[in-house]
Amino acid sequence: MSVDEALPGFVPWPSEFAQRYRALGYWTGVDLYADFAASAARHPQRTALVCGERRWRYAELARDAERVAVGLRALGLGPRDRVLVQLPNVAEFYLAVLALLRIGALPVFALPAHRRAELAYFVEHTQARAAIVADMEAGCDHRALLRDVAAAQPCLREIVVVGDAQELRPFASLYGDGSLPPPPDASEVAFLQLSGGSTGVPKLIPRSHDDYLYSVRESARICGLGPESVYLCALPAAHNFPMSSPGALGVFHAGGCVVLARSAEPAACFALIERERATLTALVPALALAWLESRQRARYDLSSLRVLQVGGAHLAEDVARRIPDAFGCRLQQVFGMAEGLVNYTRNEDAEELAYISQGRPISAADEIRVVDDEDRDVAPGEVGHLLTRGPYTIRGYYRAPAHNTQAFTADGYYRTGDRVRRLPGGHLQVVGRAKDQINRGGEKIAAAEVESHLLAHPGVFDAALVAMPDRWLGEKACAWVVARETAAPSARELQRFLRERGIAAYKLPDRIEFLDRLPRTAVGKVDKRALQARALGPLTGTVPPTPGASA
Ligand code: OOB
Repeated sequence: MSVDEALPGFVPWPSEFAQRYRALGYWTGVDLYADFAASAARHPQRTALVCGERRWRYAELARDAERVAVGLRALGLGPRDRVLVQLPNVAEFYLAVLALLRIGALPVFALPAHRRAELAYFVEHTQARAAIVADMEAGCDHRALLRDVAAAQPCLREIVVVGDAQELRPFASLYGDGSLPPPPDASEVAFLQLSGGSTGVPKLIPRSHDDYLYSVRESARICGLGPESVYLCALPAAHNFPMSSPGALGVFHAGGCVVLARSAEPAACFALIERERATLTALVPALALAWLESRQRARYDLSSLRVLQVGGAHLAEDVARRIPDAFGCRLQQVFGMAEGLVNYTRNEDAEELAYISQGRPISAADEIRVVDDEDRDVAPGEVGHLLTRGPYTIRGYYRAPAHNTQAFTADGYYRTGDRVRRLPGGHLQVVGRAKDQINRGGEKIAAAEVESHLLAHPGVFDAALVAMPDRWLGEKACAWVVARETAAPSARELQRFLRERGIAAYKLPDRIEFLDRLPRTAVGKVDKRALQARALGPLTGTVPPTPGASA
């Protein structure tokens, strides 16, 4: 693929890197659907997917995905068309994604928690032609949301609904019979994934078939997956961790079985582990803690579980040490990012490393630098900023040229925003973060994004969002607000305002505090460290608990 053939807004790897990754056998030229189809052909009779009482064998899942692909083609969708996918953990998520991959259309992954503001932005920024959503989920009518979005975004011509579609297009009507076009080229972008972000608007991550399949294949190998593996998908299926680390795609690659949990609530998941004899699952630390604390654990037979993966946010060492005994399985820490790089603690590692480190990179070709504020390498074992490039780490965000000059070095390293220490064997310890983000139980909140919503209120003169420690979630968000004297809003009013702007509930500040002015550093930037320190002290407590907050 030459650069001018690529999806506009996609920054490809320089050709000498692409050639090297191909020569080394990392990029195989196989597209993601073809990899799934090959696995289906190897294991036609094995169970591939369980969703409630519904079950698919591999042959059935491949057949249904291809029938949905025919239906999507009949809607006029084809190569490089963007399609917003916002679904809870239901089988139709994988059917939709496999079908879109098959026809070369690009899923744009939204999380179930996203609301009008986020969805409208994704549709507008990607010029999505279609959306595939649930009818109702967690009390939210996604049909109504998408109708609103479509009214403002004429590019969005098709709304496909899983469940009661009302006047919109039922997902069930997509199943068709007919021929399919040739598969996409594996060097092309396969989908757009969401970044945790640290900027005013979310950034989208273009992942190619070649690069993503490499990470999926290697993840499946590192995690020892095979046809006997049974993966409980408890995190939102669209997130990179349960999708590919090794996640559902890794399990499909290996011929194993994916069991969907509608929520990560402990008792429901324990019941599924027992019923389906799950061998592996993945959690964020906040959920691992909730699972540890659940008294329900004793009532279920969890003996099938071999590995519990924890990642997405900092896992406290003492919590890590409790996991093997509590669940009768190994702990595997996973430090990854939707931009690419994923680190795993390995089965063959000294046991201690699973408690004190966040693992080492997937690939020998993952280039890791740990640098100071001037991009100079720090001494071995010192803490610094983590920079990385490699065969499955992007070279640029989608349609974000100005931001890319900051987010990547001139020679193509991605600035992760994480502060790490590298141990002698190459394992990384994540010790903090330099990016302006709150990691609320694994859900990432870009401070600037929420600040810009707060600043849109006529009574707000200045605002800064910072992290505050939380026993369960690790971090929560505290907003410091300077109100205009004439029209000072209350904290309650600001919460209502943010909700009306249509942002996901997890982004609503857990507290809002007022100040006369924000502290500034010598160079005039808001002093977020000072605000963080202040959030540790006694607060005026002017805010009601966050409604609809989820782990
Ligand atoms: C995963 O992906 P994202 O894109 O939601 O978030 C990435 C960021 C990292 O840059 C880091 O700040 C944080 O989340 N993070 C961790 C961590 N894993 C991710 N911080 C401390 N310890 C960890 N183990 O979160 C993600 C993607 C694939 C696999 C696993 C996690």
